[in-house]
Amino acid sequence: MTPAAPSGTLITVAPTGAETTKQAFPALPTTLAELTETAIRCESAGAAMIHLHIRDDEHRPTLETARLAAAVDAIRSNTSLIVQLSTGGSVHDPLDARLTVLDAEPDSCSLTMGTVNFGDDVFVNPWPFICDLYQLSQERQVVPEFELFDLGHVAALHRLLATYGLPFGERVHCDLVMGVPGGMPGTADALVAAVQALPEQTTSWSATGIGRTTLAVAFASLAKGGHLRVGMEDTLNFARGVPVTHNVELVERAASLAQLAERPPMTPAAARDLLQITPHPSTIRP
Ligand code: KMH
Ligand code: ZN
Repeated sequence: MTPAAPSGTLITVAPTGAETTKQAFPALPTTLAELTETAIRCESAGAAMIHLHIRDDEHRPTLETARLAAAVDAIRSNTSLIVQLSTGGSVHDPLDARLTVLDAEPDSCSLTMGTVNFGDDVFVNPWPFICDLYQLSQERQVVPEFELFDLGHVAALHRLLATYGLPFGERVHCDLVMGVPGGMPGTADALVAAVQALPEQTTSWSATGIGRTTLAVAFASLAKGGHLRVGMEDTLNFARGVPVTHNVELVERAASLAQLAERPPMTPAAARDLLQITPHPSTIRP
């Protein structure tokens, strides 16, 4: 069973990721200043949540807690966006370092529901690690977003909820990550199969299509009652031969699609209500 079609669209921007190098793509936001500027513009264009990976001074992916905390703080101070930190990191990050991401006190964290081939690499998510991360998110009161790269990950989510119960906040929000070489394809057929298999506890879901699959997945997601994730983590070309020059281009396009579907972009406040994420105490002004 899947949730009833919502009246608005939650747009998540994933601006950076861990795979693309700054050298290959100078428009990729990797510094704190670039990330903050990106967040501000993407919020104005209709994003309500940001999925963050951060980089070090050499623009390499890092999970350093102080840097993660600084990024969370900068986005919170300058926008109302829900701040979701990636616990996936890069394919080279050790599992124990990925658990420390929650020390940076994000609103939300990604939680990938299984191992998947990832191009020539392997994105490793063994079951015991999934269980540890999930229980840590419950303890730390961080709302997880379940990342589903394959139908087997959907099955693993059934198992997780049956074993450990509902997440903090009691909302089950999933994100279908489609079109990764090694995962499920970025097609409408695959999306429908995955959505039909979601656990009945699911309260909302979004989808993102990697690379050229971005539009097919976005159209299918809106048609099926899903939300949208877009950004340069997933898509570097706006159209064939046209590189993205700023994440805001992808958010603006997602917002246009959402408007066309008569499900306009949700505000961060509406998205917080959907996901049961209260504003962080540091952002509440007297
Ligand atoms: N960078 C990928 C290996 C997540 O953010 O949780 C994993 C990823 C998923 O991006
Ligand atoms: Zn990510």
